[in-house]
Amino acid sequence: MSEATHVGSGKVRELYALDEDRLVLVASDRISTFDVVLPTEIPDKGRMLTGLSGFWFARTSSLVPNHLLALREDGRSTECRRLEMLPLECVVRGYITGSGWKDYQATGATSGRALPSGLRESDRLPAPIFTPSTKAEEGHDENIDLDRAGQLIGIDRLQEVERVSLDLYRFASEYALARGIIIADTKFEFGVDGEGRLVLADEAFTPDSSRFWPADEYEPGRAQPSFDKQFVRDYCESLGWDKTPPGPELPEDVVAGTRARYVEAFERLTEIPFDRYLEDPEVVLA
Ligand code: Q0Q
Repeated sequence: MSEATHVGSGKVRELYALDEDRLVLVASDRISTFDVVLPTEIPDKGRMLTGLSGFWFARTSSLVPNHLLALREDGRSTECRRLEMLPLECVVRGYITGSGWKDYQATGATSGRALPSGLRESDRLPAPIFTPSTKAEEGHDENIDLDRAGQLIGIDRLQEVERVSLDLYRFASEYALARGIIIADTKFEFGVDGEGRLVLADEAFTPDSSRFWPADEYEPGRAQPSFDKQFVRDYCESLGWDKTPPGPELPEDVVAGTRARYVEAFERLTEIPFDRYLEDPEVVLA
């Protein structure tokens, strides 16, 4: 990207600065599993996740402003407003799983929030909960309680972030469930603009920022299959891989099956054929 300066790398995304006020976020086709980026790419994964983010940004702007300025014609990069990012991962959980389940098993709570006794793994919670964590440079983010989060961003801002995060999750999880996808939990990143307004940034309700489960296979009491990453996980585990880098190359059938799952998630949620998105990415904003 000649006209921009590279300013950041994530596991599967790159960040460039166009100028003082604008960034470009580029989603690659890389896939990570068990926190390891695999050497084999999934064709168009970056485009499908970018399209999904754009779709959700367009439908939640009445709940909170977002950083999206434009979807670029390559379908995998977005032009965004540059913000002062809050130092918090804003996680909303509708179901008890992952690190929340581990916390609950150990303490009966997660992020300092006590939960009802007797919950089974993957149970739907009585109501979605806001469970912030710190942004870890390396390794896993650390779940923190609301007092600690308030120290990081201020009580008033935290109350605003919690309210907005829960509103966003309620909207998207209900919409997705009606189309056969459980969004079990999700992670938001927010920033603040020059006028001090809270702005939703990063990505929105993608299978990389959220746990997508197939609703027709949902069965509490065990870990759930991932809508998009289960083929990859099963293959990697079938090799006896020790889950340390470098991860294994993926065979063509696993690549094709995984790509198909991303297309299915994209088309179920947006109700737009993915080929139509490739022709004109801004179709998801209509
Ligand atoms: C910002 N990131 C994420 C990242 C490396 C993505 C900083 N609108 C913004 C955004 C956004 N989105 C950011 N900073 C200022 N304004 C996003 C974590 C990091 C590659 C891709 N980091």
